[in-house]
Amino acid sequence: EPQKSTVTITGAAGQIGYALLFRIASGAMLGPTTRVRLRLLEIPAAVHAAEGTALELDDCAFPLLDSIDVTDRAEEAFDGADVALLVGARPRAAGMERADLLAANGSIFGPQGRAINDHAADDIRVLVVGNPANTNALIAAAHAPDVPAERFTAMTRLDHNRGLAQLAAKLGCRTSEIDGLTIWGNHSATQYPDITHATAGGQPIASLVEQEWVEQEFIPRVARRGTEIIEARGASSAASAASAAIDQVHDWVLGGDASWTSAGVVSDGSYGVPKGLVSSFPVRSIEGGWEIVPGLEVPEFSKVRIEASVKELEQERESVRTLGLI
Ligand code: NAX
Repeated sequence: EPQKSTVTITGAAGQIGYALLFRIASGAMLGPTTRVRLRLLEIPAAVHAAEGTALELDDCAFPLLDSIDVTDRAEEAFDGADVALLVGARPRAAGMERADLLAANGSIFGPQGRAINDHAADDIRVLVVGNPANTNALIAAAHAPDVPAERFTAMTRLDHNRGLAQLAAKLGCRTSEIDGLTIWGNHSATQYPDITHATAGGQPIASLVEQEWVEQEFIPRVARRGTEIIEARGASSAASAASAAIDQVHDWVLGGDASWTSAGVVSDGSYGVPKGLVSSFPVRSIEGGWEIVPGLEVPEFSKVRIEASVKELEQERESVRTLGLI
């Protein structure tokens, strides 16, 4: 008897959704033996477009794809969901204040958290992609008191994968030879891509590259890669974001190859990150749950960078508290 999984994708008619759905339906996310039921959630104005994507999904004749439902009702979309990818979010419009952006997203992620609480499977896994991803995950989790907080995560896997690619290019090796990279903090320009414990083919990367390259090129390039992509493509990252979401859920459910990866998870106070903040950490998937890798040495160079990004997360949390969103 094959396994079946219900996967809910919000913002399914958007550009990430279009890059994501076909790979999920092909089995890239949950493996070659798990059948997938897709539930696509969109705003009313985009339901028709999502239905168009559903027609194309039909036309792929994917053997693992059981069904596709399209809806604008969160209760329906999350009913029995095993995995939820929260991609749909409110982008920052010209002239929009930061508080307006947080408020607009609060009105999306609060009700979706509530719908997950009331309708999703008990062991739901939630990955928030829509920005500001960490704080949107915090808001959703706050509205789902019956779901363990560790079931809510924010995506920093794209940042992690960007770091792997930069290191592999610099060292002339394969991304699969690199291990021990960490993205810390917020999925924003303050994030800290950390090579302290990273190795390439078993050799410490810190001994293979100049510290100046790390500070002047690697860290800023990874942290600002989103902007570089927008400038080159004329649109924000889509296929790479979808690919990272696939990687993240794949490893969460099935386990990964590397010693660890990076994900935004609810802090348990590790590494001085205040409890309850959704911050990126080195994490590994143990028996289907993320564990923050314990006991890593954090040199001063890293400490100040982690603290700076965490400070930004605290400010975001303070803002959404003030707005009454959590
Ligand atoms: P698009 O604008 O192409 O698509 C977003 C879709 O979400 C639209 O179809 C819209 O109708 C839908 N939507 C809006 N509100 C909704 C709601 N309440 N319920 C359901 N659907 C809703 O954006 P896209 O390029 O796909 O990006 C989606 C989000 O991912 C953005 O917030 C973006 O900033 C974020 N990103 C996050 C990344 C990460 O690493 N965490 C990287 C890529 C991306 O920038």
